Amino acid sequence: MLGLGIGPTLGAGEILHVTKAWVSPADQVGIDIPLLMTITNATADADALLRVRCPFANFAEKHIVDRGEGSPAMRSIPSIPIPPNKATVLKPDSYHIMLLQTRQRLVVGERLTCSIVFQKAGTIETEVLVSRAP
Ligand SMILES: [Cu+2]
Repeated sequence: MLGLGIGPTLGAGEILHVTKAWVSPADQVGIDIPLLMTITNATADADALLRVRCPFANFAEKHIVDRGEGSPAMRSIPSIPIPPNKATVLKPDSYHIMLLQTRQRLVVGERLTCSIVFQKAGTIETEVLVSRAP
């Protein structure tokens, strides 16, 4: 089922949705590219994005952007926090997923599927659109 949580702890009326998942187009393979999306946590509990699996990339990392004294730098983190009762928008300059070593060209309009694993909501299969903008 697309976009709906199937985790065992998700009670009736409580739900976590993934929408507007997209990646930019790419002519080359073997590149690293951000995967962006909106995660709406309509539950009263904090969740966390633990893992991402996309068949069109070899690996996926969770990133945060650090703003210290130098220029902003991305850093890999174990999970992305998903606060309760709000929508979290993943962005290149904030929390995001970074796909590593893409396995195919990414053509505008193409629809791909990734599995996103949340600590509480479980695994959510998400459609990812190849697009130049959200
Ligand atoms: Cu990154």
